[in-house]
Amino acid sequence: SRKIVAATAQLGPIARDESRTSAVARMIALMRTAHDRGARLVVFPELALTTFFPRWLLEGHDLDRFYETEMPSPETLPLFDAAREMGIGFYLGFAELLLDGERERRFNTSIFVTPEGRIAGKYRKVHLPGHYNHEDWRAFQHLEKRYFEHGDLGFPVFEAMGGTMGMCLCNDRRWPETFRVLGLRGAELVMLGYNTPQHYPQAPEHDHLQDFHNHLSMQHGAYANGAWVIGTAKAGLEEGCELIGGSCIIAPTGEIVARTQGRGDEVAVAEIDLDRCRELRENVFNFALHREPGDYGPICEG
Ligand code: ING
Repeated sequence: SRKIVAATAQLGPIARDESRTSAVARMIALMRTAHDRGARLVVFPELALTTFFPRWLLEGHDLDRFYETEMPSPETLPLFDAAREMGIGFYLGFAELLLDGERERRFNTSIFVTPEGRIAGKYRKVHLPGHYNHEDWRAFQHLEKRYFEHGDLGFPVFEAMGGTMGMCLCNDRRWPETFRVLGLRGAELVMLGYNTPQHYPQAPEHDHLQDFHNHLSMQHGAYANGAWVIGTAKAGLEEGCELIGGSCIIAPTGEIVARTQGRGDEVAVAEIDLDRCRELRENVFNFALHREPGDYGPICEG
């Protein structure tokens, strides 16, 4: 068996003007709680260092201040130091601003940092929801298509902590292709963070289904690919916007084995055994035996 005690480290609201130092301090406190409960792996949310700023139309410094230009930075280094001191590997979501020669590039990004403090994996969000221009009819904006480029790293897997790991971000979890590509590449644990509003402006009749769709997406992704999934929310009433919680750890069988109860800063812990992926991957989802890629053509057509 390859057992790891893992934690989903959910964050409650981060205020628009809350400092990174404050957000990092909250995450270190969650990491300590997880550590005290035996955890060696911690998954933080998407855009975990700041408020979910795509809810406003911003430009110039008002926008740039929400991005990281180095990782770790002086404000985020304490999180790396605390993790290494506690022997914990962690997933962190943040807004990435990089200078590619003269060109600025902006991504909704996640990294995985090993217990030794090495960045072993990096992912840039592929499925960007929302819209590009301000739309007056909306109670709040969702300008990810304006603030981030389509991720240019695909869906990579990487080796860490004795297993094959994959990452994604928020809307990616709703697309089965995300989990299938990671599954085909052998991912045994998929880590992801999310900021998911309760209210979906184009279909308010689905608002009461957001928690159901959140778990449906991740449970199916886990089951259909025989992988563990850990999904972590930024939750609660954040700058007037209700964000769902429901952070959880899901087994390759699709069962939720641990979840948070509230919508604040909260840890939920479970021991995962990466060897359990075989229960699915050597049987019902033995890709070599049962998959029929010859019939799947439309999935890859534009
Ligand atoms: N947020 C949401 C998500 O995919 C959304 C956007 C909400 C899509 C509700 C559909 C329904 O969870 C991000 N950041 O992708």
